[in-house]
Amino acid sequence: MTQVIELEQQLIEFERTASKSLADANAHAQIEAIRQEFLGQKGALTGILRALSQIEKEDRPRIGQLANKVKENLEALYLERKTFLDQQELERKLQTEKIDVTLPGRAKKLGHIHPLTQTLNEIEQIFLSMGFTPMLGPEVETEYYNFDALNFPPDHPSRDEQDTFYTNIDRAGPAVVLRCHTSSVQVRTMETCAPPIRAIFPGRVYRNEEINARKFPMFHQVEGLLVDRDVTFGQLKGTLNHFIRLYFGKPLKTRFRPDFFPFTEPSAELDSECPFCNGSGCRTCGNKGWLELLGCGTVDPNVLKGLNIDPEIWNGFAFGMGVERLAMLKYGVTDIRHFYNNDVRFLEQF
Ligand code: 2U9
Repeated sequence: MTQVIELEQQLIEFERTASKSLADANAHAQIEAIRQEFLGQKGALTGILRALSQIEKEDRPRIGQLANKVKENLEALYLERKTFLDQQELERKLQTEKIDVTLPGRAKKLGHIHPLTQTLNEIEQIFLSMGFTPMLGPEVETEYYNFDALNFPPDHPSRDEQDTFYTNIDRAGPAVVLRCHTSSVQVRTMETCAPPIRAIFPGRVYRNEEINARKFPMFHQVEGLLVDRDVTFGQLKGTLNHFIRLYFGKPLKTRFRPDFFPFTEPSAELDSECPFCNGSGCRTCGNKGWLELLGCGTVDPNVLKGLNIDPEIWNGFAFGMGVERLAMLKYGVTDIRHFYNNDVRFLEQF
C-alpha cells in the first residue's frame, strides 16, 4: 500500500513539475525537449510506469488510470503551450515583416536615347521629310575615298598625320585612314547609283585633334547630296533654310558667306541669326548675333567627272554639318566632352 501511495505522490509531483516546465517554456525547442524528457519513450513517465510491476495486481488499474490521466493532462498542456507559442511567433512575424501596401511602388530607372542620337535622328527625320535617303558606309577608308576622289590636292594639309588617323602608314599598299568626313560615302554613292540622287550621309568621323571644349577626335556628321538636272544655288538655300526652320522650331534669318572646300565650287558657310538672343548678341553667339551652322556648295564639276557623271547633263549641291555642334547650339551645351563623359546628371536632362 505504501508503494501505491508513493507512486501516486510521485505521479502528482511529476505532473506538477512537468506542468510548470511547460508553462515556463518560451520556445518551441524548449517544449519539444520537455515533451521528450517527460513523455517520450525514454522519458520519466515511462520510468514511473515500470515500477507498476512491483505493486499488487488489484492496485495496478488505479495507478494506470492516474498515469494515463497525467499523460493526457500533460499532452493537453503541451498542445496548449505549442498553440500559444505558434500564435506568438506569428504575431512577431506579422510585426517585423509587415508591409505598407499603401506605399507607392519604386519606379524602375529607365534609360533613354543619348542626346546626340536624338539630335542625329531629328536631323535625319527633317531631311527624310524632304525626300533624302540616308546612306551608310565604312568608317575605315582608303585615301582614295577620303581624299583623292574629293579633289583634295596631294599636298593638302588635311592629309597630314597631324589631322588624319592613318591605320597603315608604315605598310605598303594604299593608305588607309579613319574617315575624316562622311563625304567618302558620297563618293561611294555616286559610284554605284545613277543620278538623280537625293541622299544624306550620317555617321561617325575622326580627326586627329587635341581634345578641348569644342573639339573631340571622334564626332558625328550629317552630309547631304542632291544631283539632278538644272539644280540651282537657290534650291540649296531653300533646302537649308527649311532645315533650319524645322531644327530650331522657328524661322531664323540666314546668310551665306563665301568659303572654300576642295569638293564644292562655289562654297559657302551658312550662318543663322542666333536663336537665343534673336541676333542682338549673347554668350552663345559670342556677341556676334550670328551662329556658324554648316558648310555647303555646288558640287565641283571635276568631282562629278571623276565619278563618271557627265557635268554637262548633271549638277548638284552638297552640304555638311557637325551633329555635336548643332546639338550644343540648340541646347546651350558649352563643352563637347559632356556628350562623352556619360554623367547621368547631364544625360538625364535630355
Ligand atoms: C562630294 C561632294 C561634295 C560635302 C560638304 C561641307 C560643305 C562642310 C563641314 C561642316 C562642319 C564638315 O562637320 S564639319 O566639320 N562640311 O562644310 N561638306 S559641302 O560636300 C561634298 C561631299 C562629297 C562628292
